[in-house]
Amino acid sequence: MSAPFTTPDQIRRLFAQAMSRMYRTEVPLYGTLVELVERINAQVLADDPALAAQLRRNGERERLDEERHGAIRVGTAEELATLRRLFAVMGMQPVGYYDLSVAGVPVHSTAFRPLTAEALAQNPFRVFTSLLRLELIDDAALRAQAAEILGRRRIFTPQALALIEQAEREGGLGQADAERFVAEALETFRWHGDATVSLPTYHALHDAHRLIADVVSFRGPHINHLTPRTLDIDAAQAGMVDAGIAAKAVIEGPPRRACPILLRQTSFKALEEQVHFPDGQGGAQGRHTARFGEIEQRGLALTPKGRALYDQLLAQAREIEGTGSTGGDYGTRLQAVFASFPDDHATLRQEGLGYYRYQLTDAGHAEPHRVADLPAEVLVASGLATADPIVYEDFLPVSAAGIFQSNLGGEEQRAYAAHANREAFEAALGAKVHDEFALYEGLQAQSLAALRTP
Ligand code: OOG
Ligand code: NI
Repeated sequence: MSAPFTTPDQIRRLFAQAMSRMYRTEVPLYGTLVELVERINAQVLADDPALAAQLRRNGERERLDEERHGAIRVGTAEELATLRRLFAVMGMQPVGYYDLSVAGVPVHSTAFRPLTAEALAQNPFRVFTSLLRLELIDDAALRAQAAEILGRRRIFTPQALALIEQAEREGGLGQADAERFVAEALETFRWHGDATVSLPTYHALHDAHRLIADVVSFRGPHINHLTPRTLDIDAAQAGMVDAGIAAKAVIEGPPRRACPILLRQTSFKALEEQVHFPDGQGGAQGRHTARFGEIEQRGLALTPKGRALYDQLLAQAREIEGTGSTGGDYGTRLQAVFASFPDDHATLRQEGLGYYRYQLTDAGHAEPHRVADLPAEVLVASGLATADPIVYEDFLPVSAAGIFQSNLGGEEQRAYAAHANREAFEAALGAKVHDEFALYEGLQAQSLAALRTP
């Protein structure tokens, strides 16, 4: 008789915890961020009992202390497709397509994450995963050399590959195999202080784009940051500055609001690290910047209508005086422009700008007949139901580009003529990416249906 299966949710939790432990030893400043965020979250929850109750109602309170996202960058279609299978063992599916070439970063990306409300509440670990677009390297010889180097490396251990196949074949992993799987999977994301290319090759790749050197020169796709979720990112940003951490100048995303929307993010600059470059003799010492720390605050998931308004206002704030997100008064400009985005939940709901989760209150449960007949908005207005924001679980391309830029360690700006190529990305992935809006719509619809079947 074979051992009972663990669930994908349990494996994901083990993996997220193991990644967090590993990154803490690799980048101790990440541990400092985690502690800062824990302090701030405890304070916010103590000061705001209504928010604490809302998080509890929506399964967000338990997950908060463990909530992280990470990011990696891979070089080939085969690497990406195998990652998809590896993440699937942990219940993580590709959601969304992000084209970063428009922002001068030669990658396109997706986020692997759990899909259902239950799985997200168990552990929402997400990994922002980028695929290098070698076709954006102009120099044909360098492009061929990079492809050849990437074609030689093996980023998964044989045991990890065997366990992925076993999980696919048997429909899951037993406890002992799940633990082995997590240990083997971790190997793919570990940092390697020794490069696989010589220093001159590294420089040539680096001159094409820093990111190309980061992807091509190493044995694997080292995790480049892990991000805890805070309930007050302005306090976290101030806390970083107070602690003498080299924080990014501006917080990416929307401004501070009464009703937080989407995602706000800030980071500390990537560390400069010693790397050993082989040359067939003693090798050479060099330096590389790759790994950093980030903090995020998550808010309401927006509908396509809300998202279009967000994109329009963000573009407007960045275009004023043509200064992008630079300039000391960016925060003020952003606040001013976003004054036209409604900032109370009743209006956001009525204008169809965001997704909400409806649940009966005790009063609602006591009156099933009234509940059956009344529209959801009336139930909320009469205290028979609550409507809580469905949290945004995804990423924002303009913000991601800002995070990439501030962590490439350098001022360089590139422009690529290329445009989004979702078909090529999905062909490399070996699957279609899920549509984030459909997922939020489904969560909202599910909660509305449950109101009528108490
Ligand atoms: C990913 C940067 C994007 C985010 O949170 O938007 C990102 C990377 O640097 O590889 O992590
Ligand atoms: Ni990130």
